[in-house]
Amino acid sequence: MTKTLKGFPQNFLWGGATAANQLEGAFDVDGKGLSSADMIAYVPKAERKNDHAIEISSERLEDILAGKVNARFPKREGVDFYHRYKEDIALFAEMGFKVFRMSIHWSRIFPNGYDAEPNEAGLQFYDNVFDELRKYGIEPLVTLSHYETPLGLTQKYNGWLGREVVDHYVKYAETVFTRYKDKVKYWMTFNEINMLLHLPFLGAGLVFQEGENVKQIQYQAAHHQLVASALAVKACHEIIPDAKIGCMLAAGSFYPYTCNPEDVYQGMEKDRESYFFIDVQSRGEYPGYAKRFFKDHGLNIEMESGDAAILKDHTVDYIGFSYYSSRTTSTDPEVVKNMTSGNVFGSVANPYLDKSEWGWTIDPKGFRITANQLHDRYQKPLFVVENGFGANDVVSPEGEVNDDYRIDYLKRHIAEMGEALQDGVEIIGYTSWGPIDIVSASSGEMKKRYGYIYVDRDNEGNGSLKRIKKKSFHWYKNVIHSDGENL
Ligand code: BGP
Repeated sequence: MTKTLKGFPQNFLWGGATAANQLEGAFDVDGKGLSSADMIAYVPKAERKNDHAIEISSERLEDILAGKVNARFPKREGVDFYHRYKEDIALFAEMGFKVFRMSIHWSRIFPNGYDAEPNEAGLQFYDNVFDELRKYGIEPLVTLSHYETPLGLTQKYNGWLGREVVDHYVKYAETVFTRYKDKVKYWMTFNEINMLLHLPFLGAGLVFQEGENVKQIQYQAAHHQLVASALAVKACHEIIPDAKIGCMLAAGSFYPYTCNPEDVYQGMEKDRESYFFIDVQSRGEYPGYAKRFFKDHGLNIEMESGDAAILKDHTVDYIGFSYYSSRTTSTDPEVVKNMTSGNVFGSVANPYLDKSEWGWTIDPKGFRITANQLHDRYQKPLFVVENGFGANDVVSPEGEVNDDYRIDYLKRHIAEMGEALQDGVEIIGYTSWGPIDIVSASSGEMKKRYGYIYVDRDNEGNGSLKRIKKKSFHWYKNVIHSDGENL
């Protein structure tokens, strides 16, 4: 396989990544039910935990469902891909996309999550989207659940805490594998499965009562997701033998703030908190450090007799991951005080690195470090399924968006990814996050834009939804056409 100067193979899958709940809109039409992600619109920013997460108490959820809480734009409306997908896919094709990451909105297929029969209108919508993508030779890469647990499962079982949800998820997976087996060859089971520990409602549809043991509930729900993921791998291999199905984590290595072994050990511990999920999905068993963690914290995870064999026999084909930044950790209380409020992983500021206007550290070298560490740990192909730069883009009076800052971020990160490839790391492809402006997952805002394509819509929902090619649109088109050589 010939590699270009930057180290990209010619069959490298360049593209972009989205999520149904942030992209599609049409949150309650054609039979679709509500999902956890649809709820972000109901939670005022002030009520959010450390500004990054959304947590909804069971009382708040009851108020919302009773219609006592007004949803504010924009999350539920997305950018109306549901009606504009042909126009948007034509723009992706114009850039030369080889792959397009998207999720199927689970509650478009099974509105409550536990319905006996699937919703045909939902199935038909994704048939249309996959047909449109394949018309341009673009491979769909489909996430089965991207923070999109049907709300009915929260109401009936408290989300993934209920063991019954495993069966509902597997039924959903089997339904879409069977329906799209000739159109979709790349699948992922969960988006950023490790975020369950930081965003339990978004990640697993969990709501909590006062005084409950949060860790016990989170790791019990995690076990159910891990078993469900393995069963989805099994079903995918049976129904679509030539497909590749992977897991996915929100990655970004932890750096110790000093060479104090306490800092180094804490960095390893914090990395393991995320790697735990991937260790199980890639190696097929619970690692010793996790068993010790459960024991030390008095957690008793209920497992069924066949679970160990399921995990062992159905491990993933590749490791998907998102990379936005590295993280830094310190055991020194004085240093911890510098902890940046906007980081859901509790990272402290890294004095050697700049940050975005949302406080996200910018560390291209960390991308190469993280990719190498993941490859060393798992010895399986990687897929970079999120990387990007959120910014409050402005349209000039001439109608242009000169996002040089985004080109700079992406150029530096893609170059480091090329270095990782030349280090021997096997990477299937790169789908940068949000190729078209979509709603921010953490902030629920439109103004945190990632796209190569600007969408005329603001935080309050005003705008024509007109699409505008940014400067980065033409830059990324050239990157793809040169196989990563012209950055
Ligand atoms: C990841 C999510 C994506 C996306 C991304 C950017 O965690 O998988 O859905 O939103 O974060 O985050 P944000 O949109 O909050 O800037």
